Amino acid sequence: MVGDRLHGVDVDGRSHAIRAAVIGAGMGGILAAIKLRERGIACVVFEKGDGFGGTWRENTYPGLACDVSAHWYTYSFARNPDWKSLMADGPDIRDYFDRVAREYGIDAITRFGQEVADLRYHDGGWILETVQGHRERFDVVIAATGVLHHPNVPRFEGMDSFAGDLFHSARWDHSVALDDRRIGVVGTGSTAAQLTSALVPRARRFDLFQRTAQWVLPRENVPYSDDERRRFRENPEELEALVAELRAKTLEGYAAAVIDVDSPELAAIERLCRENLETVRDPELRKRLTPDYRAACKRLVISGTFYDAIQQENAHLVTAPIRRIEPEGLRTEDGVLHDLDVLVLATGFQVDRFIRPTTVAGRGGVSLDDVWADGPHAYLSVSLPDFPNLFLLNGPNSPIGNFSLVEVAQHQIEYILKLIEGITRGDYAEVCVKEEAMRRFEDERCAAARRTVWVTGCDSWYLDKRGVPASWTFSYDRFETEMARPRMEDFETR
Ligand code: N01
Repeated sequence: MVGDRLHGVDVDGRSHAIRAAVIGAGMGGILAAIKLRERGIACVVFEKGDGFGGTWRENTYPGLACDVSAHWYTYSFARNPDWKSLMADGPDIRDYFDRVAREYGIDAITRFGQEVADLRYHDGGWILETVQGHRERFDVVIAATGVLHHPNVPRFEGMDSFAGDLFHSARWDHSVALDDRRIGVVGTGSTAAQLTSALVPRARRFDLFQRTAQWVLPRENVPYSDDERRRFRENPEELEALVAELRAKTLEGYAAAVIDVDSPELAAIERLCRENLETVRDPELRKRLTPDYRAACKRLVISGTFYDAIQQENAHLVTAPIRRIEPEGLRTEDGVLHDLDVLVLATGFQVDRFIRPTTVAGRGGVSLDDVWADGPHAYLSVSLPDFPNLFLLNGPNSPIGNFSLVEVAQHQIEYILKLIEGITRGDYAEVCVKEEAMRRFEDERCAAARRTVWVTGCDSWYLDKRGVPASWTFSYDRFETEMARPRMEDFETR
């Protein structure tokens, strides 16, 4: 009987006590827990690490910052009048998420050091097991496990022979000295650009190993004055007006540009990037820094300091391909050995590993690994057929790029809560998207991808192994409209 599945409460139109598990205590997991509790739903957060913050806990590299404006990259219900500047530093962002989590009592319901190993749908509920041996049943699971989570570590020949210190940017070794040393960074994404700006002033010699040049959109990180911060504290409407302005600027420009390669917005972004590139004085260096694909095809690097840093005397842009790593340093295909004390791999993340390595078995034992054999997908990024009452936050094909993922997650959690409320109201005990709706959505998403800038001839982490962008390929307006309320005809309920 259905009532058994809901801890002995019948589906009878009365309110039903259910319990939810949230996986991950980063920005999305904290949000999910706050919102579930607001609706009176008991929940437990499982976090494999030892603290809150997700990506902001794991990434601690010098220069770490968020290139989305800080006031927009903030929960709408917990604004922070005290952000120091337009874009915030990583440690301040981590402190913010930690503070909000504690203020909302999420620390009391979070089990740190518990890594979810297995999720199994059985008899109308999810059996969750952790690597550490904990086993518990939940009615609902929200996976907030993050997108940029598993470091991509290329296997260069001779890597183990390096006599210096070598690590990935997301696994920073703070015991390693940086000042006055010879530092190499592999990669030219957003991480490498921030590292370059932070490390060039400290290194004796800095080598940036570039495989592909990046478009760089300039943005000055303007500090907020004490007076502005006081006004934001005393006058929340002024702060909301600022958030609205920052948000509108990005959405009007970037959101329109990425889904229409002929848009004036993309042309404007390209113009700004080209003008920025013109600030590089040496024509030879400028040429080597010039991408051969359209701006925003890869994620735009946003930096007001990168070009200045790479033009410093101790900084060297290396464009010869990497041959191998040797005890003394890195040898490129032109035969040159670049002597190094420290080598950082700013080589990005394996983005197709959503939730995994957790094994997930849905209704009838359907394995998520099998369902996602060709790459992760989910209806509107939140639900999957055969995986009832399992919801994803910032899941596959969410809006990504230069958006506020905080706002994206807030839209998604409200949508997910509407589905969960059907359970607590007693309308149904299980809900997941219908197979047909999943397929229709995915077909439409892939068709829309053809007009996006992400398929205009560059390689990037946005593209899945079929070459289809693993992101939201429609307008941001459509995302907001879709998230306003679930179309229940697309869902199967029992
Ligand atoms: O990683 P990336 P990232 N040999 O995948 C190169 C977010 N983020 O950590 O372009 C040589 O973008 C690779 O070269 P190529 C943001 O969403 C946000 O920088 O593939 N090079 C590329 O240059 C961002 O997009 C902030 O030819 C190799 C680089 O490594 C995402 O994180 C800050 C290589 C990887 O670039 C990932 O950024 C930082 C190899 N074998 C990051 N393998 C904010 O401010 C890879 N590369 C919000």
